Amino acid sequence: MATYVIGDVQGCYQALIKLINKFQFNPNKDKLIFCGDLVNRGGESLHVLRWIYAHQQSCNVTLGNHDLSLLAQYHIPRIRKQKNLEFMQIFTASDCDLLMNWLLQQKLLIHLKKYNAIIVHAGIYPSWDQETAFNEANFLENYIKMKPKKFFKNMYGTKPNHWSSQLSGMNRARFVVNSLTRMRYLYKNGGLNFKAKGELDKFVKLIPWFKYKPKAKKSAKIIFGHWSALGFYNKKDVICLDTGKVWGGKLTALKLSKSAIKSNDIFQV
Ligand SMILES: [Mn+2]
Repeated sequence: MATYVIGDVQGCYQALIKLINKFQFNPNKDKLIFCGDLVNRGGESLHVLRWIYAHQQSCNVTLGNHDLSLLAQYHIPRIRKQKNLEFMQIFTASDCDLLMNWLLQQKLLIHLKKYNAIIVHAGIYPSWDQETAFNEANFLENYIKMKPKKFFKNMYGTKPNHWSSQLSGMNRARFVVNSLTRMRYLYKNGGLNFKAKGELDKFVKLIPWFKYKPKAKKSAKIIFGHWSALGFYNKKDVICLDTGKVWGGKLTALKLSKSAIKSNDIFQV
């Protein structure tokens, strides 16, 4: 029995199947955890969703910004983009409601105690300790499920971009969703930046979220996606698995183990 974390699939269905065949995924024994951004741009988002739905007993998902964008367009039809054929194919599929209701139930953060690891799409805001991260992700998961229309109508926006434990309602939900699913760089004053997406050290005035100081203590390793320019990035307390398949790069899976990562724990197609 093994657990694999898979980076941003973004509708690359063929690559997903090749990848799981590479490590001989056994749905009766193994677990797959997706770091988010299952859909968009790769051309076969509907197939990806159907496959994970069909294997949901052995799959867990943390939602990414593209998955939330799909859900927003599902719940608020007037914002659907007709040009996005991949999303339109989902909205016109006979199993659309089934898939979208299932997707809405997925997590924003997964804590794997056995491996002392946290799986999240973009990252964890530096000043949050582990407990705050779990609480805020939980708050957001419940908010989205209870009030999907209200949430998706008001999800987009860059304010507030500073955290305060005093935030409430939609302001709190928007900060939490932006930090868990969109964050890459922070300004020196701790505000979230929403524009920069390039490689490290390219932006002198910005700091990657995982290098920002001071940061609250987190004992678990954070495994994330969302940052294809960063690529496979393996440091003491963070691992990025977005290796940009959809941009001509690779799709990566990491086999979790309790010890340090070895090269044969990494699978790529
Ligand atoms: Mn993303």
